[in-house]
Amino acid sequence: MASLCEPKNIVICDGSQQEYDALCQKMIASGTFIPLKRPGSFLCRSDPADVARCEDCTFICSEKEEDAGPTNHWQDPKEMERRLRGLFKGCMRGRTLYVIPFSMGPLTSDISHIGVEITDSPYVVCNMRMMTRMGSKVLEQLGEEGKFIPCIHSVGAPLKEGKKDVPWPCNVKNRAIVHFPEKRTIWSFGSGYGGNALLGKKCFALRIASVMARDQGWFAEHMLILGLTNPKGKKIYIAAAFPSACGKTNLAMLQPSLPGWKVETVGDDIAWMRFGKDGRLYAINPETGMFGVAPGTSKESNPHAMESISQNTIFTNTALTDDGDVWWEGMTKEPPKHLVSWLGEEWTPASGKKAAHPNARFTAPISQCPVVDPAYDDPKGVPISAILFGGRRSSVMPLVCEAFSWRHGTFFGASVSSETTAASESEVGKLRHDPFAMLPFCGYHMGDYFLHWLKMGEREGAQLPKIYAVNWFRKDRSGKFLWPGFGENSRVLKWIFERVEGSGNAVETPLGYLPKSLDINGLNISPQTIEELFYEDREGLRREVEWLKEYFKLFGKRLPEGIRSELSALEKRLG
Ligand code: GTP
Ligand code: SPV
Ligand code: MN
Repeated sequence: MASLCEPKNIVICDGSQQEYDALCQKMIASGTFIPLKRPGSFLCRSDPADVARCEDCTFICSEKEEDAGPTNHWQDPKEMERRLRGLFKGCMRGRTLYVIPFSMGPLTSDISHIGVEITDSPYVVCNMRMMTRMGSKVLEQLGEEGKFIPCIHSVGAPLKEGKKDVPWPCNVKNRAIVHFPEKRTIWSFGSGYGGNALLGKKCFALRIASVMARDQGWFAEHMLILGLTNPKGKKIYIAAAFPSACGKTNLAMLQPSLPGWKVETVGDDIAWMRFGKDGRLYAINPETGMFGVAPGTSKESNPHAMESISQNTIFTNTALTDDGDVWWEGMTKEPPKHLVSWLGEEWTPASGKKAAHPNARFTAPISQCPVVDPAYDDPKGVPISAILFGGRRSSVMPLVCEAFSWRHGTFFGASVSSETTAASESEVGKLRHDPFAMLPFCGYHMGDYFLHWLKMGEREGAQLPKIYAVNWFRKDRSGKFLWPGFGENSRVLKWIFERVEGSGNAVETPLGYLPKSLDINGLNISPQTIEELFYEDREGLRREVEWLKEYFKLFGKRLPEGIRSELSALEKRLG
């Protein structure tokens, strides 16, 4: 790679605090990092054209096109390799090539896997140090013969001798985030942002790992993992898949409004799950940090997130206050009178523009979360009792609904749709299908992925989690959210807990089991609003079925019979 990329020098990262601090100093000097008033924290402004995952430049280059499936961008692997070799030729001139050995999951866990990312971005190195277990200990574990996933990243902006660098080098025009599922390698060019550049995250832990999981009989999912304890001290673990910027980080560390209940965080974005010898499904969080959405995060909505980011945090694309702190939309009711926006421009409330980018993010160690679960680092993982699927649905979908069976729950996953968010560069607010919240992250044919889920449920002796669909985002006629969300979501978690325990009441509906009653003690909500949250919109549901039928046609013969028959069963129940 060195002879291809021609870097000025090479650094093998040891993962130490000194190394991290030195890189931060270097980035302050180059204008990439602005030190903040918060201890150990920095603000970074990206290039305004490189602000989120880019789905149109993300490719799955399987040997055969049909194996990437209809939901992925495919290109011939040989042609792509040729293109990449061209792009990477000399791409690191004038820059340092960093070698980042990292482990996804605890080093001693048999669910974990190792990767090595090569990058020319010190920003990536610092983020990877928070997001993964990184450095010398990983190299030791690898030894001479150890297996790892090669991940190659460049911002694609060679630096001429004597020329001053820009704060956020990138090469937007030539961006390509490329996965070779058979070779299990990742090449990413041109972007420095998030999932495009921190290759352990979406590229490895989801796109490549989903292929490994299919082959080896486990799950790599876009899911948070939380521990839920009732007032009597009984604890269960829950995993939940919501599309990007649809509430995983917030649910993972929620402060329950219900007295006596407790939520603890194992993970906020990705879950790797395997059956244990006892037949239960065990989950680990392969990451060690959070790359979380800043806008909307406040002391009221998510006090635990606010505490997690009180120090040692990298903020990307938030606004800067006059006293050297960060701000974003939704952080306080009243915006400050003056800010410097994410674009580096003077900002006042009269500007009529957003001060922070809608996909502004914080990178913080999960160990700083005040409610981090004691088992978050446990190599065995935690046993999962319930799996939730959800999305942003302004109508039709109820607040919560329980599946009749694993197969029905798999159908819930397959039928997730959600309004798009600023986490990806495409249009925002457009309702689209996003099966299992994995549309941008499944490394193979989505129809085969459905089949994998169905097959895993047939495993002998499996003690399968119950499956739920949830929707915090239903709106009234005036466009206001019906449900207060955040800490109040504990009321839904309570019902799920009781169902798992066998004590919760439910009514059967065409869609699945709905709560007979929800605990709304102490919540200021009208009975009509509750009714609307659960309103069975038959017309809407019939339209939903038609829309799904159309969508599933995409998968042709690779749509599993189990999904097809669940859809017809729903259609029949709707009458
Ligand atoms: P990714 O990191 O992109 O995968 O996102 P995520 O699924 O972790 O989403 P996150 O929890 O960061 O939430 C994204 C946005 O949704 C934030 O602006 C939140 O304030 C908002 N949000 C989260 N939970 C709720 C909720 O229960 N109700 C409402 N109305 N908004 C919510
Ligand atoms: C997402 O988009 O789902 C994220 C952010 O979690 S990124 O790391 O950029 O993929
Ligand atoms: Mn995510």
